[in-house]
Amino acid sequence: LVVRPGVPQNRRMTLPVIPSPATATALDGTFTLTSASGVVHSAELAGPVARFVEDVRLDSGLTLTGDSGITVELRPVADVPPAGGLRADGSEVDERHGLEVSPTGVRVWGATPEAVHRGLTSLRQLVSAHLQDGAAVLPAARIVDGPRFAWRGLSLDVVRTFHTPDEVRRVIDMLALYKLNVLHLHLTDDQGWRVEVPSRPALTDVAAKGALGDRPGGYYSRDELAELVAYAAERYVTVVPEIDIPGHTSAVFTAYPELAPAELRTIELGNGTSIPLSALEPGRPETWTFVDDVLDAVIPQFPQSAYVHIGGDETWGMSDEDHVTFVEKAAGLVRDRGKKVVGWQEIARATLGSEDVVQFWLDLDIDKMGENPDAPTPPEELLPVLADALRKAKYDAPKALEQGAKLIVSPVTWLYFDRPHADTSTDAEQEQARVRLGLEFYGAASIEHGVSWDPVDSLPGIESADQIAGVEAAIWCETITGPEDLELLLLPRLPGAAEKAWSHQTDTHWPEYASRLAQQSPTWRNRTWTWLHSAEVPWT
Ligand code: TNX
Repeated sequence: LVVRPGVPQNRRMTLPVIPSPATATALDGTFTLTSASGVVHSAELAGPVARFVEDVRLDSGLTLTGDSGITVELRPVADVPPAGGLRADGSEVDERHGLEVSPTGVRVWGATPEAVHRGLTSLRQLVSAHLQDGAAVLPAARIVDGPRFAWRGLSLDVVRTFHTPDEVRRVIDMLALYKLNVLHLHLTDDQGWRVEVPSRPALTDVAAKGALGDRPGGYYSRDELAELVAYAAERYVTVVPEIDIPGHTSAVFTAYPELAPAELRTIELGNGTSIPLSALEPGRPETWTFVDDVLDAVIPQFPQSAYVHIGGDETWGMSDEDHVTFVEKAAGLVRDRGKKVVGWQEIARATLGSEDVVQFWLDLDIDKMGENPDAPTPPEELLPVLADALRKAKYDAPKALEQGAKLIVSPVTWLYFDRPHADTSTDAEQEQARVRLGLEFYGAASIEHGVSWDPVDSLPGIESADQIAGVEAAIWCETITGPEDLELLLLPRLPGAAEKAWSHQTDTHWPEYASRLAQQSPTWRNRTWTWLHSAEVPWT
């Protein structure tokens, strides 16, 4: 599907914008933005405009000090299809927008402040790409654009490695630049716990001290989380919390051993790496007092999110029956609190409602392993456990869809950023980091690979875009020791995920995409973001 309504063939153009707009029409002439330029706007648009001015300064050094040149306004856009899928904030906000550069000035419009913000985000990218001697010489053009999917996100593991609030803000900045609108925070896991629950102080006094190996632990205080959530909201990013239960709960058991199954009461923090055998037991009343306490404390800390992610993944130490019982009860507790449920694909084995969202990740076919060169290759000794898990996983997406639930598309093959980079870096120091980053197990993936698929066509069980809530990349931090490692795996992959989540143009052509990607580097340099200097991309 290629949506370029109404653009005559000879007027279609490629602009250095990621994700690629639904339509871009070339007009005649240029318009130059200088430090004497500024934005004409009404009071309702003050927020997005202030954000834009500040972002342009940080991206490119251009400080817009004047009051004309760019005009923004609230005006609906209908000539691209509305977004499919679901929004994490539970609203129906329309993000479609227009942007026109003409020889007399720049106009940006959309039905909502968020739509205008998205249009201004394209303008930010155009400014960075067309900077000459401190001014932006913009080619005249008209963009009409809107997202293909409403939920476009990144799942960030803050447990295996604790990322400071400052680092998380840098990640939010990256999401916003590429029109991604969800930060899914994976706040709990075997190695640690990262959120305050006042009625359960040992979660922060004990469990939060852990991380993978001897990495420093930590947690986000209520104030720090409030700041992060507000920082994201200013950039139209919704933070969705994940409390991963009933598996991946070793850290909980170090804090509250009485919640652990008998054989796990002496579990140690921080050592767990890959196979989680710990799980909360659904048959014990104290399990549910704990879950109640956690939900009561966590939900109010994420006011923008209409969803709570309950994990539900990899409960390999528990019976299938207990898993289902657990998921159904936990989902009910989330719904009782007025929130909607999202969980990893394994929750589809339980009875779900049509408002629930299932995050599909296991796209590996055990019977075809070894045949697909793009598919990860697991180590021999893990094969029996994985074989069992994957055999069951095959039915998850169909089961979710039969129950009327929608899927978030996060397949390991295409969207796990903790796959090693196959592209080499032109920077010798980066090469040393590159070869130790990512789970070897998954096999390396190139930047080109990251845009060589389609969320509807590439997934078993998905027949139409209506079945998809959205697209979410995931970064797990087993191999990531700090901010530089994190950024080196996020960039330059993240814009590719955004391209798949936002763009209606599904047939990504690598050389064309690579040239747009290359033009992002001046912004990244100004932002001091680390990115893989892939030899395959003609960086500017
Ligand atoms: C699977 S994806 C996990 C995580 C690991 C990740 C490594 C998922 C729901 N669970 O616990 O960190 O693989 O890629």
